[in-house]
Amino acid sequence: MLMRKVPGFVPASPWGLRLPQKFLFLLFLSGLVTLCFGALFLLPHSSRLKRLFLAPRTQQPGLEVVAEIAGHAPAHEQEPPPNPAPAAPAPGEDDPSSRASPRRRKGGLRRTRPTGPREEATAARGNSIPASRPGDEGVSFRFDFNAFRSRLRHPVLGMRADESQEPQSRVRAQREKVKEMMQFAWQSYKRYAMGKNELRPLTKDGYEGNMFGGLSGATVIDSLDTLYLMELKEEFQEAKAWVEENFHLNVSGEASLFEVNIRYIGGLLSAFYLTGEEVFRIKAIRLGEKLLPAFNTPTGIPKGVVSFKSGSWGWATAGSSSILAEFGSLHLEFLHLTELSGNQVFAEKVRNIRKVLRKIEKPFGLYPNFLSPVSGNWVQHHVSVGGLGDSFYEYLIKSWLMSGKTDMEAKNMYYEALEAIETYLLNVSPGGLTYIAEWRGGILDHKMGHLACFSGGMIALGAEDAKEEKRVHYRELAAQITKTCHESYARSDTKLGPEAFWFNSGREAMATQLSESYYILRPEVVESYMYLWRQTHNPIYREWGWEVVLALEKYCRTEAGFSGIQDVYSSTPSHDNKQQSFFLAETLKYLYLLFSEDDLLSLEDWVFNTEAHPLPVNHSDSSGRAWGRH
Ligand code: DMJ
Repeated sequence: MLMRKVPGFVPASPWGLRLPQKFLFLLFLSGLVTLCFGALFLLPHSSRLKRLFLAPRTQQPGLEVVAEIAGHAPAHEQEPPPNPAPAAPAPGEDDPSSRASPRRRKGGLRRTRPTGPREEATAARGNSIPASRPGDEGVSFRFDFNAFRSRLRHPVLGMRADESQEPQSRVRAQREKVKEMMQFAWQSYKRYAMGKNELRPLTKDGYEGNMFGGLSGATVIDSLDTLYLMELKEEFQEAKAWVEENFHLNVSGEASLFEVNIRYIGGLLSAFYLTGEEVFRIKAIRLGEKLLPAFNTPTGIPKGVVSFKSGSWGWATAGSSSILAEFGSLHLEFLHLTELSGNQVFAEKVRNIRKVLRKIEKPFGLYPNFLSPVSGNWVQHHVSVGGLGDSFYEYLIKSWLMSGKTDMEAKNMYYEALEAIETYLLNVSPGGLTYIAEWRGGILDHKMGHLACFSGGMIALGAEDAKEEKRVHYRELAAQITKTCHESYARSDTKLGPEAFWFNSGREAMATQLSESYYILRPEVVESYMYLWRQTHNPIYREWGWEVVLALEKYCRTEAGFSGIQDVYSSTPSHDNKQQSFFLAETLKYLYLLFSEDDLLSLEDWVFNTEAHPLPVNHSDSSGRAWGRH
């Protein structure tokens, strides 16, 4: 509209004010603006407003770690998310569609009061923070748990119909016995060592060890999924409450990348996939971020030891070479960290390891156990399917399976490696026992470690996807190796196997010195029984598994938990005073599965990481997050 001048009227200002009034008004206005603007930065909960004015941070997981170590909760963790987490099944409940949140269920989840850093308090609340908020990487990401559960081919805990040839009552009683052992192991730990990494059953206390960089509760986290699948509901809730209230990540020690990954990350990931409880997902991601500095090497091959200390280079002292089994056993967990966080950084780290390994020249197609993370060259030509090498091979075949059989690279690497192992390491003893020897620059050590006994199960698992003409052969090979490992148990006084056994001079499948005669509650032999049982349903594997149960009860059970023994060839062995966390994660879990139906954690839906934590097979071809590029 056009303004006309009215004769005789002189406006003092556009708002009808005179000049001095206008000046005063402007002065007041500018004071007010300055005050308000300043207040945005002074108010305690101003983070949201700050973001209106400040440039958003870019995605840098390392910074989250620094904030955490420094005792700061990242800004995004200070506010509750708008939506609740997806409904979480309680142990024993499989049908995601009929599931109500345990928090709302009568007698269900105890509501616990988070007492740790705010990072963890918020973690327990849910995951639906809008993804666009800076600093929320991984946590704000929404994982569709119900969609994931609907893609599983079997109910997680199976149909509970016993279809085996065994008389039901016997198998059920055996299963119940293993469950009772788990309950006893857990309760002993809880009573004497709750929150420590492991229980010392003779001295009735706990110990932390030096592998976990100050993290605590390895037994709690290693036990979660075993308690869940055995439907030990009360115990599961105790473990979960401890994670919510007491599992803090603001530690600053030096940790084994491998051990933290397979036990803590693996345990948390499984607990999440089984229950949908956000606390597990968020802690897994946050802990995964703390491991990332380990990859700051010229090749991207991580060193074995990572420093959690703020500002450190990431990897610590410890030797100049990295160990094949350690850097080669990250793939499964790291892909799931990407799947659950939307953050590609985890998948990129392990894809790079794969790339280095694929390109490097392999002597006779074999993978030596030590690699320089600086030069990317092998350091020694020592090859083993036992300690130092073992789970690298396991993760190749399991990567193939976990990818929904799309990761061709892993498949090819696995079968090529197995061919080389067969050609150069496999032997049959004069007594007819098949074993995998160790290779030192072309010279064989005719021994097998207890650790190498997982290979029977691995070869059985991989047999199905081998070339047609090799399948029967691999099934037979798996059975033969498992038989040899059983012999190492059967030839001892305790019916438990030694740490290492030799095939020399008439004494086969036995240790040759006291320093190799101990048994520390290891799982590898029963692990192979479980896979062989599932593949063949030959009752011998349940018989052999039951022998182990009886021996554990007789020689390893003490008043306050299970303990390893010093000498399997003594009928009155001394105890080593350690209830290893992998006894609850693996040995008891595999025994329980051995006496259960095949659809309890079906192998069509799950792969077990090397600490026996189940991780789901990718049945979806649409996500493109973790599985996209191979
Ligand atoms: C476990 O921590 C894992 O199975 C690992 O792969 C090897 N060692 C122990 C059990 O013996």
